[in-house]
Amino acid sequence: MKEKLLAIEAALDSEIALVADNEGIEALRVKYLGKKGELTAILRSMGSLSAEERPVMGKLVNEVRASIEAKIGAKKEILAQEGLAKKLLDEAIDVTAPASIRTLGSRHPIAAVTEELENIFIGMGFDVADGPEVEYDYYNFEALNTPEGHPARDAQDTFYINSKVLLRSQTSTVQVRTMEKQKPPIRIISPGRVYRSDAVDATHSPMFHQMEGLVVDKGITMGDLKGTLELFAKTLFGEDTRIRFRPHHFPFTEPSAEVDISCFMCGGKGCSLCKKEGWIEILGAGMVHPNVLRGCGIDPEEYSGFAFGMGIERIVMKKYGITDMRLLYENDVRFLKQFN
Ligand code: 2U9
Repeated sequence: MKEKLLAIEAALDSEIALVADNEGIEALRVKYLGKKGELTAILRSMGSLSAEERPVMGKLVNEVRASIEAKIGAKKEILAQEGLAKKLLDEAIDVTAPASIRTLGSRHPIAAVTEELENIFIGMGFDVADGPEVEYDYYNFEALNTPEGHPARDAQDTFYINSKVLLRSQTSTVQVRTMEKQKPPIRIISPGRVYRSDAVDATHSPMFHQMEGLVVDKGITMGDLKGTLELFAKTLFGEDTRIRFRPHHFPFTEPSAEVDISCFMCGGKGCSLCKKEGWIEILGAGMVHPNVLRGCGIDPEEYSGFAFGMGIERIVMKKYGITDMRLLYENDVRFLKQFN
């Protein structure tokens, strides 16, 4: 019986060396220590031993059992260690591998300049007003002293949704809506998208951005308009900037003017940016037409106002020396990242 026990342990030794996973070691445990295992069979057969032999063999069986349990336990421990080492190797992160870089976008120059313009006027006490891009023709034309039959109403100039609804061609619509709701004093700017039926080229787009301004109060004069625009131009283009007014016509202002700034590249001497003129046209402006005030329920005998308007793309292009407007709408990051 003793030889049989030692043979069992020797058999375990050779089998355990071949085990490579947890299932294998569990199978050995059942085979050697389980209820139907070889040791249990020997224990059962001990009844046939003499009273002297029984405790001796009992002790030996227990020793062999403890030894087998220890060997199986040790093997389990080794397998766990190997499993962990393999997992660490499989899931290793190569910290020297090149990272997948997520590039950060930049602000679009139109958005950046719009914000810059807004901040200048906010600093002068203006509020920023917003309104719909799909408008009634009333707000786009009628209320702006542009009655039916006026050339500016031509379907060639504007996109009509139907005979009464269109895509706004100027943000003056927002000013009219504000005047209807709010009594003077009014000091607002209205930045936003506008639409005109223009073919695309280097300086035209059927959609572009405008910023208009409106001030209505008692005793507002053309002097207030000039002072406001001069401060605006100096803040945006530098302290040495001068402005000049040239007579013009807009249906919604009287008198009206086109406004130039002295060239910020050459200081007025003449260069490629100002096309040798020394001046750059950036604005239109004027005193709000009495018909416009009256139409919005404001008495032109009591109140007066000035208004101005500018194309944001034009300012962006002059500021950054961009000669083709289409670059602003193509969303090519190689172009856009220059303005970071
Ligand atoms: C109200 C009354 C009058 C807004 C004005 C201009 C002159 C002007 C153009 C500049 C370039 C548009 O983007 S552009 O094509 N705008 O020249 N806009 S006065 O006059 C107003 C606005 C609101 C109630």
